[in-house]
Amino acid sequence: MNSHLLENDLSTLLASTRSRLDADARLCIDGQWQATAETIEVSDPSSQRCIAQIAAGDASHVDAAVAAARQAFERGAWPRLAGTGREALLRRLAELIERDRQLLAELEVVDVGMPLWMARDLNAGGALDTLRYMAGLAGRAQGRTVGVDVPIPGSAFFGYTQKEPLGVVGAIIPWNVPLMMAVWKLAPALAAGCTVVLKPSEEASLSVLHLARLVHEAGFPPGVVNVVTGRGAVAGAALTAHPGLDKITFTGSTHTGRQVAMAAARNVTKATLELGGKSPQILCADADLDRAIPGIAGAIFLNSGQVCVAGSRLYVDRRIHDQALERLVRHADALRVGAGLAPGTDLGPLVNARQQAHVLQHLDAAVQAGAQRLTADPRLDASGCYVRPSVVAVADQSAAIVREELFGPVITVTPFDDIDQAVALANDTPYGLSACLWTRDLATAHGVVPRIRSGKVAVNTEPLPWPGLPEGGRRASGYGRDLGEESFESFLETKSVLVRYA
Ligand code: TXE
Repeated sequence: MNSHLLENDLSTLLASTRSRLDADARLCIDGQWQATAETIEVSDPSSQRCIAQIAAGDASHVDAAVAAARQAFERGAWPRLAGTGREALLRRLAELIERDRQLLAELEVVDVGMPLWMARDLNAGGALDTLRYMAGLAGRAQGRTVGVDVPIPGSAFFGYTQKEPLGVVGAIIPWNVPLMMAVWKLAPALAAGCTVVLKPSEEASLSVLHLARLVHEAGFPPGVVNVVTGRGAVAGAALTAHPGLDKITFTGSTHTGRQVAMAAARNVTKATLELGGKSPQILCADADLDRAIPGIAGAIFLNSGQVCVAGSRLYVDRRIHDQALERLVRHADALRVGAGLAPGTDLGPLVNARQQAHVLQHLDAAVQAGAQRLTADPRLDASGCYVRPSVVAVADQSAAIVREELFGPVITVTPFDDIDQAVALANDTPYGLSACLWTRDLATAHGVVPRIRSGKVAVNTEPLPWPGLPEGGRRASGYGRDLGEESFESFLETKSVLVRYA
């Protein structure tokens, strides 16, 4: 393969993207851009070359950001603005993202590694859809009236509930789809009237920093959205432990999620945790393989498997096992792996060398333990953090490659003999985030969906996100929901009002 297809050609970037890469490393508190004593290098995963610097915020920056968000919430205009006013600003922000879509997408490609089409269509597109959906909910928080019959002779009472914005929100997001993740947290919080301190991942903050610029260009009051870049163990830990938050919303690994939950519990702060997954796909004998094979591949290989709902365990009816496997392997080997900016790329590199090593080590260990890798060599002769899409036949359900989240382009395949066994295998995991079911039989579909222990089940499709459909998990995949009315509601508090009028 030509080397220019494996390394991003940065000379093709928009001038505005290049100027963002060359900009000083600063973070945004109370509408002010501030430098920090320390910075963190940003490298392009297609070459591992340093392309920018971001500010390394610490506890003092988190303190200042929470104070600004508190001031904006307690005394600023934002929570008191009519719902239509908040809706208008969220729609204005969407227009600005639309205007800068190419710039935002290019930042994401050189920071995360994803292909440009994905950065534009799914990542920026998902951010736009979510902003517009949540804008429609602003001002639509509904209470209810309640009949009250207190037995005091001659008295009369009346009760109602009202919804109020929860307050100051801390949001921590991962590196896999930063722009979309940022908007999944920001849009419902802002629609509800909350103010936010957002900490993006130190692995990928560039698009979120540009989003912060657009927030201020759109006219949001200072302090409503604050962005503190920095390391998880420093800025992230300081934010989760901060007593000034009313809610913390986190997406990331189960390991870090546990620490976030414990820190939140110490302050009795509400928490939403969207954590890891090891999501199953069930392929029934009656499925339409022409649709199912590309769909199964899409469900695992999108963004090189760095998707929380990635369908990384495939269970196939034994009657079609060999045929389906052969087609899946052919499909995987035909996918084009390359730099995100190179035209025609299906899969880019993983986000960094650590993630690449993690995935390759798991693959090697599985093969040593008796699993069979059916696809081409996962290693590419390149300086980028590449892993080729891999299909692995595994009989042993207790193998680490079947149980642990890899967050890479690797799918395990295991046969099943009947649907009860398929459901049992699908549920045999500590996680419970998502699942895919491939069948043409309505009775199978509706019979299996309630038996799968996960927050989401996609039937005959990849588990694509849609702003109206909540995303989130059970058990080791966390609790609470992003997206949907559920997410909007989670940024509101219920107040009961009791009125005596006689
Ligand atoms: O995640 P972390 P990492 C999984 C995936 C991946 C693994 C490690 O398997 O291989 O996690 O990725 C911040 N207090 N997922 O190390 O640590 C951190 O700065 C507060 C699945 O990137 O969970 C970043 O902003 N915050 C997942 C965010 O937490 C802390 C997506 C996520 O980082 C912190 C990402 C701390 N002590 C990884 N330590 C999914 N479900 O989508 C780190 N952070």
